Amino acid sequence: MTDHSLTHFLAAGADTDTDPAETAEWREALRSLVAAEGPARARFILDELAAMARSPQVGWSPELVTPYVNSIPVERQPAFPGDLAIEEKLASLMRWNALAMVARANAAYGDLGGHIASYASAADLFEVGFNHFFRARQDSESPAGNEPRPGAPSGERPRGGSDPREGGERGMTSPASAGDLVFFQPHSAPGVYARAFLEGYLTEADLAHYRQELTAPAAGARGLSSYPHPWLMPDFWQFPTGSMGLGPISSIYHARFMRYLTHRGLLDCNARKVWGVFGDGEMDEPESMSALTLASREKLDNLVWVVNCNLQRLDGPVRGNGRIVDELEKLFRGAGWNVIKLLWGSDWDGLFARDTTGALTRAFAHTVDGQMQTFAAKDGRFNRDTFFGQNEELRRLAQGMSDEQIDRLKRGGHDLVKIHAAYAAAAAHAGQPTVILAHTKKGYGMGSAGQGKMTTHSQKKLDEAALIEFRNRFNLPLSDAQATQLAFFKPAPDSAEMRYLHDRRAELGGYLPRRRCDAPALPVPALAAYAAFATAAAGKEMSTTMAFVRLLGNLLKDPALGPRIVPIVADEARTFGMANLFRQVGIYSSVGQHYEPEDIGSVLSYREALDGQILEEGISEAGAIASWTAAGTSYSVHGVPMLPFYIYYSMFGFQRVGDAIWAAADQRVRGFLLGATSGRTTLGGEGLQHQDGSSHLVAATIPNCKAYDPAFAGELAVIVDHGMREMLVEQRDVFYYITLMNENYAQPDLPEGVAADVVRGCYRFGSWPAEGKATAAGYTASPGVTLLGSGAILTEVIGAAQRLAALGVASEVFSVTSWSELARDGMGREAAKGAEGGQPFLTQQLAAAKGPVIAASDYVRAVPESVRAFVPAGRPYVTLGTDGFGRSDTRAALRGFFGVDAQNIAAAALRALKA
Ligand SMILES: Cc1ncc(C[n+]2csc(CCOP(=O)(O)OP(=O)(O)O)c2C)c(N)n1
Repeated sequence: MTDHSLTHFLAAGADTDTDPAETAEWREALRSLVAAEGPARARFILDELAAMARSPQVGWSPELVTPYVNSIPVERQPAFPGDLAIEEKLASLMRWNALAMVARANAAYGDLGGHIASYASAADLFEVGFNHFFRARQDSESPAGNEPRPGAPSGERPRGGSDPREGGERGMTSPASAGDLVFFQPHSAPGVYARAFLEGYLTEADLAHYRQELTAPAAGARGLSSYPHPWLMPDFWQFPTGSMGLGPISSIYHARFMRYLTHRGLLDCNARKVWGVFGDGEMDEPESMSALTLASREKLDNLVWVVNCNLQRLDGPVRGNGRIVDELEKLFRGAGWNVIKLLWGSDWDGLFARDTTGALTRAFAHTVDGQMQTFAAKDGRFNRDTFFGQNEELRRLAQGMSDEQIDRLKRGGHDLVKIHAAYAAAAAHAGQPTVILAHTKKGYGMGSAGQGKMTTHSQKKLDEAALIEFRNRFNLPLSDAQATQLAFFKPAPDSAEMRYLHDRRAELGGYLPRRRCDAPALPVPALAAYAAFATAAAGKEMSTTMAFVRLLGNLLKDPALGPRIVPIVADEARTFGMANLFRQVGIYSSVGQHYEPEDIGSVLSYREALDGQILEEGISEAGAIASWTAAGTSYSVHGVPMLPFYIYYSMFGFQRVGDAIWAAADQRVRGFLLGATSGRTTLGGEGLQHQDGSSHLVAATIPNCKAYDPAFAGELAVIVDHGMREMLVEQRDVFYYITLMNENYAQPDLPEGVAADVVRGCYRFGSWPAEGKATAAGYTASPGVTLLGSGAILTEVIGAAQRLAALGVASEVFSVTSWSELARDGMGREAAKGAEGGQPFLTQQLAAAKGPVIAASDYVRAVPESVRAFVPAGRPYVTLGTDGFGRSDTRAALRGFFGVDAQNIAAAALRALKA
C-alpha cells in the first residue's frame, strides 16, 4: 500500500478533533511504519493496539464500514485476461437486444409489462460472469457455433448426452464436469435471453414472443417467460428468483447442500461455485438476510453474491438518506462474510491518484444515495457543478476533463476490468462466502429517458430520439431505421465477436443457464419390505406421526434408497419422536462433533457427524424449506436424485413459508412435506398460532403438490410408497404434502384392494347398519346417510356412525385421504367435457351409498366444500369444519367447540335426514 492511498482512508471526523497536531503525529507514525517495515508489520502493531483499545477502560470497537472506495486497489488488480473491446461490444449488443425485446412486446401489447432498467444496470455484471467465471456442466451441449433449436416444450425432457455425474452409483465424479449454479436477478431476464439469442439457443421469433408463452407456438416460436421459471422453461431456467428474497436464501442452502453431497460421498462439488446476482432493494427481504450467518458458519467459500447496488428499487431510492453499500458492508462483515466493494471504474483511478488529500473520499462520505442517484440522472455539466464544485480540491481534480468525460465516469459495476478483478478475488477467497457490492446506475445508458430516473424501474418504451441516443451511446451497428424499429441484431457467425463469445463459453464448459433432468431413476423397495407394520397394524394403537417415523427409519435402512433420503427438521425432531434417528443416521455437521454430548451413553444420543444424514436447520422454517428445495431438485441441479422428507408443525408450513413452497414447485421439486401435529383440534392445548386448519386449502392451489390427510398408518404407507415411485422411478415432477397427527388410536389393517383408491382420494371404509332400536321416530325408515371424514376426524366420523346406528340410522363411512385429489379429478373430467371425461371418481365412489352426504375434517369447511360439485346429484351435501381461531383446550373440548366431534357429526346427519 502506498503512502498515497492511505490518504483515502482518513476518518472524516476532523470537526471533532481536539488536538489535530497530535492526530497528525499518530498518522505520520503509521505512514512511516508502513513505508519502513511494510503492511504486515503494520497490521501486527495495529492488532496489538486494538487488543489494548478493546479493554473496558478504553471501550473501543472497530467501525465495520470502510471508506467509499474499491476494496481492491489498482496495484492488486490482475491484468484483464480477455479482449476488452470485443467484450464491450458484446455487452452493448446484449443491452440492445434486451431493450428491443421489452420495448417491442410493449409496443405490440401495452399490458405485457417488462423491464429494461434492471438489466441495463446489471449487464456488465452478467457479462463478466458469462465470459470468465460461470462454469457450465461440461456435457451441456456442443458449444460449437449455432446450436440446434431446443425442441422441448414444457414438461418434456431436454436433450443431452450421457450424464457423467451418476455419482451415487459410480462413486464421486470429476468436479470440473458439474458446473456452477447461477441465480439471476429476475427483472434482468431479458438480458439472459438476449445472450441465448446470440449463442444460438433462442431465435429472433422467440425473442419476439417475450412474455407470450401461450401465443408463441402458433407462430412457430417458443414464448419466453417473464422471469426465471423452470416450470415454464424447463430446459433453460434452473432457479426461480421472481419473488424477491427467495433467490438469496435458496442460493445459500444450495451451496450448503453441495457441501452435504460432498461430505456424504455422493458427489464431489469441491470445485463448483454458486453465483447469485441480486438487487440491493432485494436485500430488504427478511429471507435475504436470514441465513447470512449460516453461510459464514459453514465457511461457504463456494458462494459468491453480487449485489447490484444501483441504489434504486421500484418506487425510489433504496436508502435515500443513507448509503446502502455502507449498510450492507456492515451487515455482511458482521455476519462473517468477505466483503468486496466494487464502487468506481478505471477512469476514477487517475482522479484518486491525483487526490493527495482524500477529498474524494470525504466527499463520498457526505453524499447520500438519494443524491448519488441524482448525479446518475443528470449530465456531466451538473456533476461538474454539483459534485466537483463542492470545494476547491474537487474542482481542481475535475480540471482538464470535459463535461462528456465527467458524464462517462463509470461506476465500478459498469467496468469490465474492475468487475473481473472483484470476481477473481471472490472466486479465490477461501474460508468465507463473499459478497461483492457492485455500484451501478439503474437504467445505465438509457440517457435522459431513464438513467437514474425515479420511474425507471417500470419504463418499457423509449421514443425515437432516445433510441438513437442509446444506439450512439453504445456504438451499435444499427441504422437509424433499424434503431427506431427496434431491430434485433446478431453479428455474422464468423465475426470476431461471435467467435469470441462461443470460445469463451467453450472454455467454461458450455452454455448457461441450462436445466437438466436426465438423472438415473432410483429403485424403491417393495411396500411389504418396510411398511407391513402399518398396512397390517391389527388394531395397534399409534399416531400417524409415530407410523411415519417408523416407516422412515425402515426406509433409511434400505441399501439403495436409504443413503438418498434427506430427513429435514426445524428443531422439532424430538416433538415428533425422531430422536432415535440422531443415533441411527446422524445429524450432518461440516465439522463433525467437537464436544462430548451430554447424553453420550444413551441409545438416542445426540450425534453430529461429517457424513450425518439429517439436516437439522434449527428454528428456521425458511431455511428448512430452502434445504428441502435444494435436496428435492438435486436430481436436476446435480444429476443425483435425493429424496427429502421435511417434517414440521403443519401450521408453520404453507402459512409461514408458502411462497417458498410455491417457488419450489416452480423449480419442479420432488420430495415429501410432512405437516405434523396437524389439524385445528387434534393438537390440544396449543391455541390459535399452532393449530392448523388451512394448510390443505393452500396445498390444493399448487398444481404439482399432491396433498393427503390420511387417518390411518396403512393409508399413510400406501401414499408414501406411491409418491416415491412417482417421483423416483417414473420421475414425475410432483411433490407430496401429507398431514400427520399426534393422536394415538387403534390402527386397523388396511382393507384388501383399496390401495389404488387411497391414492385417488377416498375409499369405502365400512358400513354401520341400523340397530333397529331407535327411539327417534322416523329415522329407522330412512335410507341412511353417507359420512365422509379425513385425518383424525375420521375417528369422530366412525363414532358418529356408531351413534347413528344406535338411533336406527344406517350409514356408510368413506375415508377421504385427499380432498384436493378428488377435486382435481372432478375438475379434470369437467375440463375433458362430457362422456369423454367419464364420471368423477368421487361420484362413482358415492353412487352406491345412500342418503345425504355429511363431510367433516379438521380443516376449514372450504376444504370439503371443494368437492361439492362431484357429490352425486340430488344428494344433500353438508360440510363441517374448523373455521375460526383455535383455542387452548383439550382435544375433546375443541372438537365440541368447532362441531366436528362424533356428537355434532351425528346431529348434522340427523338434521340432513329431516330436511
Ligand atoms: C416478494 C416480492 N415483493 C415485491 C416484488 C416486486 N418487485 C419487483 S422488482 C422490485 C424492486 C427491485 O429492486 P432491486 O432489488 O433493487 O432491483 P433492481 O431492479 O433495482 O436492480 C420489486 C419491489 C417482487 N418481485 N417480489
